[in-house]
Amino acid sequence: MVLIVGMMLQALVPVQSLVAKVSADDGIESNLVPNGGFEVVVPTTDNSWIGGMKPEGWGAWLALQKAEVSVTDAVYHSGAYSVQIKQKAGDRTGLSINVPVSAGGSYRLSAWIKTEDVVSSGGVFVRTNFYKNVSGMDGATKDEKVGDGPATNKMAGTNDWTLQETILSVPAEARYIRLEPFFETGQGPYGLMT
Ligand SMILES: [Ca+2]
Repeated sequence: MVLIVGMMLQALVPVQSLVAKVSADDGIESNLVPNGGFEVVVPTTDNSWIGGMKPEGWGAWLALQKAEVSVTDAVYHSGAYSVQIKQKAGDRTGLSINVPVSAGGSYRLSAWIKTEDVVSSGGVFVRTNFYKNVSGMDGATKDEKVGDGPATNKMAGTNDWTLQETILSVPAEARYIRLEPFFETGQGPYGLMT
């Protein structure tokens, strides 16, 4: 079981101001991730999402179509909602969102992640990819990837809310970062949240 709340991407300009803002994840003016705290929840007919509700703007990718991905208001780090992923052995599950960025810019990616009894060699983390074009954005009709970005530290086992961060340096030809909170091959049992 994995809960991810508060995906935040900030331009690294004045370092002093970032330090003061890094502890929150919702309603931050400098957060470039749309709906980064999963607080805007909308109805969906996409059956990748359990319960018919999803966080606006976010996609879900289920390798085996068996994981349970849902918005929950039962456990959250800030605001009122988080996203919960449950999966069984051998499955892989990810969320995704595309964020416009400035070519050549530097950004700090922050994510709050909580895990429960995760058994996974690949772990739970946020992976990033740089794109020149993303289908459906700014008139593009196909994805054109530039390269892989860094990933946050991989988590397994049981962890209370943990802030994971990494710095991204955008390649000169990239215009978007795709952020993918990812539950790599492994399992998380079905159980009660604490
Ligand atoms: Ca939230």
